[in-house]
Amino acid sequence: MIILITGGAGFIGSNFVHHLLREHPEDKLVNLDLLTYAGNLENLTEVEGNERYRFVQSDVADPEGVERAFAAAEEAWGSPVDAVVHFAAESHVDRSIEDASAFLRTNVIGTQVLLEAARRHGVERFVQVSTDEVYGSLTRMGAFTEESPIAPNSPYAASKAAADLMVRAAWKTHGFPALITRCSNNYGPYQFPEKLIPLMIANALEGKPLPVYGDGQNVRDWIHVEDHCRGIDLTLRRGRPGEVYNFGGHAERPNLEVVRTLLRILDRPENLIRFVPDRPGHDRRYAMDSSKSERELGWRPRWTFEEGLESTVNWYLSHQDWLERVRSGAYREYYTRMYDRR
Ligand code: NAD
Ligand code: TDX
Repeated sequence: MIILITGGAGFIGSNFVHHLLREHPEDKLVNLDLLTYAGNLENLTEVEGNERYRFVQSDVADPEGVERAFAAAEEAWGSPVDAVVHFAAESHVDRSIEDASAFLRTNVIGTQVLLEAARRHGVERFVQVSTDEVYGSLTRMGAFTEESPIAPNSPYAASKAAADLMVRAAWKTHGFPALITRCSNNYGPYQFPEKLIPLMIANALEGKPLPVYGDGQNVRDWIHVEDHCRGIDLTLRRGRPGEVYNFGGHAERPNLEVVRTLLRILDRPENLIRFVPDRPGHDRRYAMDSSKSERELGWRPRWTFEEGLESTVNWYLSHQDWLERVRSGAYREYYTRMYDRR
């Protein structure tokens, strides 16, 4: 299969590129990525020069750039793109609260531009990589199913929900073979240190305060990125067009517990924890019911949270130069602005 991946230089996308090249020796990949602050070709140094891989730097919301990515497959291997897996997005909730415009351009317009191009090129499978956040917030009980109402609360979640609805409309209106995956909070190698787990690891290593929003009792359902990548892969190969598939890690934890566990693994003191003002509109709890994916796709998470967290901490410990480079420059300005204000 020839697969066009968007956002393959980001956290989950780069893990997915490694997964596909490792698990499917017959597949070929084109990676379209704009290389925003979150896109890092250093995540992909191992695949440079691989004959089954091509990179195209482009904006997913730019129709000409998207055409270049489709053309790259023909040029490289003489065959058209068979499938699209769409990761490219602005992905950080706090940034969407500051300014949502890039979220609308990339997440909504970008998805529509990509859908139109994929339809024109007769793509046979289109996987939209979405999130549990489109379902909104839960209180103590229950878990989101694929039938749960769409009720996003942050500008990021609203932009992902809008994109999902365009994907749904492409299936309903044009019979375009699109599928949607919705996953809970990922963690693992190559995650940008603006997200909870790598931010806390990075700060703890530098002896800096660990900013916990509100009372620290917001609950997230953590999944190792490799389990997510297997879920997307199974959806691509076995999922039914027009369907939505949920993936969760069976690992609900309050944020404060996650932060304390990290400090224990790193052997750093709990007095590094700082409670800071809450995120506006902060969703209280996410939990995913993945039984449809387990039943239809034969998927199950393989990592336990404790093993996954330990292995992730070890990855960051052995990639401190990566972390240092990622944290320099533009990200430093954002960090100072965010946490000085709190
Ligand atoms: P990320 O921020 O690490 O990476 C996003 C990638 O998209 C980067 O490489 C960036 O350069 C690229 N990109 C951004 N704007 C672009 C544009 N206009 N054109 C082309 N490329 C562009 O994100 P992530 O955490 O890897 O998330 C990937 C996808 O998975 C997103 O769609 C996100 O909504 C979804 N998702 C993430 C999580 C999570 O916990 N991180 C959970 C569920 C779903
Ligand atoms: O400094 C922090 N302190 C803190 O308490 C940060 C960055 C976060 N938090 C809290 C907010 C959340 O309750 O930790 C939790 C996790 O926060 P994020 O890492 O920002 O993730 P979240 O907002 O839950 O969204 C993530 O999961 C769903 C991804 O960023 C999304 O892309 C994905 O769709």
